[in-house]
Amino acid sequence: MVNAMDESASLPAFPRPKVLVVDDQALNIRLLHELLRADCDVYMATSGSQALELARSLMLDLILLDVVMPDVDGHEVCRRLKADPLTQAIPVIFITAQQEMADEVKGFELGAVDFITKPINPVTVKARVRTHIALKQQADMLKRIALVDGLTGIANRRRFDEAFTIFWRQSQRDQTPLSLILFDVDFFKRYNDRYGHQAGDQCLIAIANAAKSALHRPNDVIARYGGEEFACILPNTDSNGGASVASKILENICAQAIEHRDAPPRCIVTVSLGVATLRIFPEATPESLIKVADEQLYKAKVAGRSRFEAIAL
Ligand code: GH3
Ligand code: MG
Ligand code: MG
Repeated sequence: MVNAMDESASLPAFPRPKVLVVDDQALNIRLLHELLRADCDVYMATSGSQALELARSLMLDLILLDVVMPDVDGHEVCRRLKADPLTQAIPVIFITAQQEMADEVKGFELGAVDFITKPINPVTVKARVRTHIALKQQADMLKRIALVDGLTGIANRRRFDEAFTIFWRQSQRDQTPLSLILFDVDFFKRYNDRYGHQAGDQCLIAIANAAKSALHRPNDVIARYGGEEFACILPNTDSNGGASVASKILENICAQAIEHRDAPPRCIVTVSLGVATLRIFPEATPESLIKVADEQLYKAKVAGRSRFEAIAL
């Protein structure tokens, strides 16, 4: 698919779209594959259950779904796709030989975005596929922009708040520890004053990257919490783990040795960190864990900066 974004240097181009074609007749699949393969990566499923499996693993942009199939029919596949948070945002277009009004109504009620009737008209199919892929990719990009920090590319505060609530609940439910790290750049006002605001921004990018490489588990989240403050959520991580990540973040940032002549004695950019770990503590709230981590961060500042302080609740 040609998209206008390709011409813009400042915006990332959309990746090649992924479309799943689901039909129990191999001939129909082949037809659609021929039609779409120039513009999309086309995946194929010949049964409802196979379609559901692929949809969960492929990060699809669109599903073309036959209604009448022997095992799980198209309506049921659609119902299950829309009930699963992992697949509910994938647009579904029904492809059907039945031109019954009632079927269309049912399809839309189940969350389909469009209908194509067999025998298919190549021009119609291409146009509709193109439209729905464009809508899906724009929605994805908006979602991404809404949750990513524009300067550093890590999660923003909104994403942090969302993720923290989710991991907090999970830790309470599963009775697993949860660690939170807050950290703040040392003497950053002086850095801006001496090197300028643009250099300050570059410094924040370098700090975000250095800190990010200290996190290794797929569920760990690093976010820009405020101007020069960052936060890490470490699910299923006890106080030893929290301390070891904090120490690694500090080490990675120091290893960059970014000159900061007004931060004696080492004259490099450093951070101070506060770690709070939640074990089992019925009275704790998400806010209280943040407050405690912030208190630890303050302690680290008072104790001389470029260090971390940790506590377990
Ligand atoms: P401390 O070691 O106690 O943290 O001292 P500090 O100077 O880092 O703390 P303070 O809170 O006094 O100053 C924070 C500075 O961070 C002030 C502000 O100009 C700078 N800052 C905040 N956000 C940004 C940003 O997005 N870009 C740049 N360049 N600077 C920022
Ligand atoms: Mg600060
Ligand atoms: Mg600071």
